Amino acid sequence: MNYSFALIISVSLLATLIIHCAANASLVQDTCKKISQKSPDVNYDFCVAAFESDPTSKTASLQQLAFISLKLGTSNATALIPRIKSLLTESKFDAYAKQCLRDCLELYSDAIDSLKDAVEDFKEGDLAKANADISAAMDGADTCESQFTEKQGEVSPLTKENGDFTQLAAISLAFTAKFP
Ligand SMILES: *[C@@H]1O[C@H](CO)[C@@H](O)[C@H](O)[C@H]1NC(C)=O
Ligand SMILES: CC(=O)N[C@H]1CO[C@H](CO)[C@@H](O)[C@@H]1O
Repeated sequence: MNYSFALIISVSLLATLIIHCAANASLVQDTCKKISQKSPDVNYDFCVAAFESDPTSKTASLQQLAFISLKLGTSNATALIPRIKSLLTESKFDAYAKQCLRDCLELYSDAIDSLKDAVEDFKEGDLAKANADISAAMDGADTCESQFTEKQGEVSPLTKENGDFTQLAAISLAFTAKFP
């Protein structure tokens, strides 16, 4: 096989690959665009970056993206448990903040269960129940954040984490509508 022939083959293989991947990259982008337009909680770049953190998104169908988003939310909440436990050992927090942190721990444990339930709901095609379960998980993050603000002078040490989790859950929530 001569060199230029091999080159043409490689170039066309590469082109096919690029077109193929581009098609799926655009499913993530399209989906994130629609979700960020509909949901004020979701930032487009955050959405794309979140899906791209899971390599299986590249080849995923729309339905699979819903499951991937739930997986991202679950692993995010799971990683928060040891993070909150470690905050609880820090002496800089007063009794009120520690009680908030203990509540957050429980709220996130419940949120993990709710997202696991949502996976089953999607599998059963029960979008209304998926919506309720994901909303419950989001409410948990909201409660975790807002209780710190209920006492003057308190600063939530989990603002970014609560915000990230809320966005991931809001992405999952979008799949419970008859869209995308
Ligand atoms: C949660 O998800 C966000 C967005 O994907 C990421 O930036 C963050 O590091 C994750 N947090 C944890 C604790 O895994
Ligand atoms: C390369 C690849 O896996 N392509 C996937 C792109 O997304 C569609 C669904 O929209 C899948 O069916 C393809 O397998």
